[in-house]
Amino acid sequence: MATTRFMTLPRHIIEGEKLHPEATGELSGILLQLGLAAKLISLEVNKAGLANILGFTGDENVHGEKVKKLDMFAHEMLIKAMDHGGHFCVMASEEEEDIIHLPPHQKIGKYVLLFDPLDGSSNIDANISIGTIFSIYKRVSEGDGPGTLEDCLQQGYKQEVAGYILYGSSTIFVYTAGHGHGVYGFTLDPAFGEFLLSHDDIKIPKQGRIYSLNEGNYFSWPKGLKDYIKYLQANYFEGKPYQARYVGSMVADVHRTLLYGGIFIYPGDRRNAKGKLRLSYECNPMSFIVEAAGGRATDGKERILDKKPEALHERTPIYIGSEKDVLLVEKFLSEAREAY
Ligand code: P6P
Repeated sequence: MATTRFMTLPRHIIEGEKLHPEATGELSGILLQLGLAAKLISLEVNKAGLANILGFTGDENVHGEKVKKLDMFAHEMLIKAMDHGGHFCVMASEEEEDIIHLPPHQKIGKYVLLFDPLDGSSNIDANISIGTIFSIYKRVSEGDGPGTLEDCLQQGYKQEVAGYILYGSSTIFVYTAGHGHGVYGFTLDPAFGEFLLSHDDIKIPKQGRIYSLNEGNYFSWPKGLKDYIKYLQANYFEGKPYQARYVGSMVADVHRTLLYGGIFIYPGDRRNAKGKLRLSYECNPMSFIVEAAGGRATDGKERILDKKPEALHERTPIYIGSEKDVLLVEKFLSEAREAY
């Protein structure tokens, strides 16, 4: 897709704001700050192998996972970039157990920011694509004081903006303001450090040839999912066999699904009924984007964006991608005679 020269991320955001007379410019300011943080994180990610930034901090995050230095760099970078614009009342990150309050002297805003600072970080040492995921809501708690956990546990359909940055063969910033607003991708031109519009109004194909999930977990899968994958392997799409593709980095796998079509799955299974991926700062933003591009995202039954989070780090199964592909796996799941 040709880059629209000089349609930079800031210009696109500001022009988008003009289309909405009611816009206060706050969301534009937030997106501009996120673009800056993305550039700084991209710089570190792209020199990780050189800057001795690899390897473990020796710390563990709230989930008992070893934390790589780059995780913490991205986490701290996002907080530093976003905690002084007066836009937010509260934040939450995969890297922190509890909600994150703004510094005491900072002006409190009306927005809420949830993020996964560096998703797929176990792939860093192998130089495999990783990503940042963000989700923005308006506060729901009363008053204009610090935000609360309630502000961070909203259903995904209430998001104002969602997006991700994929640090891959190039760095791409993708965001949407939801249904009717389109999904836009901006590729970082390192020559002059700007994100240029490279994917204008992304629409996901209604069906695709690629299925993406960790087949190492096959024997724990629900029966309906086993039947579905076997069905794909025994059939063709547009005269060609289906293809299995799995990076093991959600942002990379969903980004490919968004552009090429098909389905990404992280199911609940016999060992982990709720799967692995987090509802609030991974599945909700990615589902908001895929739905805005014309796709579908459920937990096998319920729409992801309708699920009410009960805990900050709650997990959910996710079936996300082309509408026809997600509907078909839901059919297999509902018609299976046994659970496993
Ligand atoms: P598995 C990366 O660790 C991650 O959180 C997601 O980015 C990715 O989709 C998933 O886990 C991969 O998990 O169990 O297949 O290694």
